[in-house]
Amino acid sequence: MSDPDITLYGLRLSGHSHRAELFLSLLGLPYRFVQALPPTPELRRLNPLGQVPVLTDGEVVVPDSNAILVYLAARYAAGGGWLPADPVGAAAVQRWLSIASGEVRTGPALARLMIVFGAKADRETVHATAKRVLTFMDRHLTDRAFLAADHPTLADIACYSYVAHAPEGGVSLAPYPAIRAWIGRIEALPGFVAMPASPIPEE
Ligand SMILES: N[C@@H](CCC(=O)N[C@@H](CS)C(=O)NCC(=O)O)C(=O)O
Repeated sequence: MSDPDITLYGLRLSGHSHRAELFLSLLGLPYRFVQALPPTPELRRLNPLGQVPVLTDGEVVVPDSNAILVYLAARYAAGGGWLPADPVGAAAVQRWLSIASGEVRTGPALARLMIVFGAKADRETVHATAKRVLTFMDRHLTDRAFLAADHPTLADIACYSYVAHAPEGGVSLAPYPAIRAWIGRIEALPGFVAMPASPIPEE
C-alpha cells in the first residue's frame, strides 16, 4: 500500500470536520489541514456542494464526514473493528451514522450552529429534537460502553463531536449521565484530539 498523502479540507469549529480529524488522529495517520470555509474555489472543485469536510488521499477525493470515516476505516484500519464486516455489526454502525446525519445534525448540532454561527432555525423544534435524541442515546448507553459494539466504532466517532459540544448550543448534558460517561471514554482513547471549545451560553 502506498504511503498516505492526506489533506483534510475543513473548519476547526465544525463538528463534521472534527469527526474526520478525530479519526485521522486516532488512527495515527499524518495529514495536512486546510481551512476551506467560507468555501474556497478549491473546495468547490473538490465538493460542488461547497461543504467541508473533504479528504483527499493522493488522487482520491472523499467529500462528506461519514464517507471519510468509512474510507479511512476500510483503507487504513481494516479488521480494526471500526467498521464491522458482519451484517448485524455493519447495520448497527450504519444506524448511528444515520442518526449522526439526522437527529444529531438537526438537534444538538443545529442548536450550537444557532449560537456559535448565528444560524436561523426554530429554537423550540431544534431543542425538542435534541432532547429526543439525547434521551434515546442516554438510555441506549445505560448498559453499554459504546454505541454499536463493545468497543469503539465509527458510530461513536460520528456522534461524538456534536454531542460533546451540545452545551455550546445551550443544550445541557446534565440530565444525561450515561452520555457524559461515554464522552469520557471517547476522550480517553489514545490519539484523541479535541475540537476547540466555544463559550457556553448562560441559561
Ligand atoms: N453531510 C455533510 C454535511 C457537512 C456540513 O454541513 N458542513 C458544513 C460545516 S459544519 C458546511 O460546510 N457548511 C457550508 C455550507 O453548507 O455552505 C457531512 O457530513 O460532511
